[in-house]
Amino acid sequence: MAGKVQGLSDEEREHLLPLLQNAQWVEVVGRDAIYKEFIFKDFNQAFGFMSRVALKAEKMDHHPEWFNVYNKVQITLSTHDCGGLSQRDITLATFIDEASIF
Ligand code: HBI
Repeated sequence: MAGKVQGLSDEEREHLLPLLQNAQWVEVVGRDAIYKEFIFKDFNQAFGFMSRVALKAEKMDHHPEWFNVYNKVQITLSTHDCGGLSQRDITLATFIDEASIF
């Protein structure tokens, strides 16, 4: 059975969330989650990005909530197992930003 996932502590939030906000992640109103929209040159780039993220998500066993239409990808991150943000979301958000660079 998977171990219990700890949510972010107040100290972690104070330190980590501003770094993500500087990278255009925003906190979701009414939910302990972060959100970012990505716009790519075309669908091919968007899907290539999603493919890279999907492989990482599977490797982490931590998955994004996302929506794609053509060259736009909207991503929300939160950890279902703890009902809010965890270090896993920070790690995946960081990877997502790196994977979005072409
Ligand atoms: N993805 N975002 C997110 N949050 C989770 O808690 C989660 C997940 N992917 C798989 C997963 N948990 C498994 O550990 C099972 O709990 C489903």
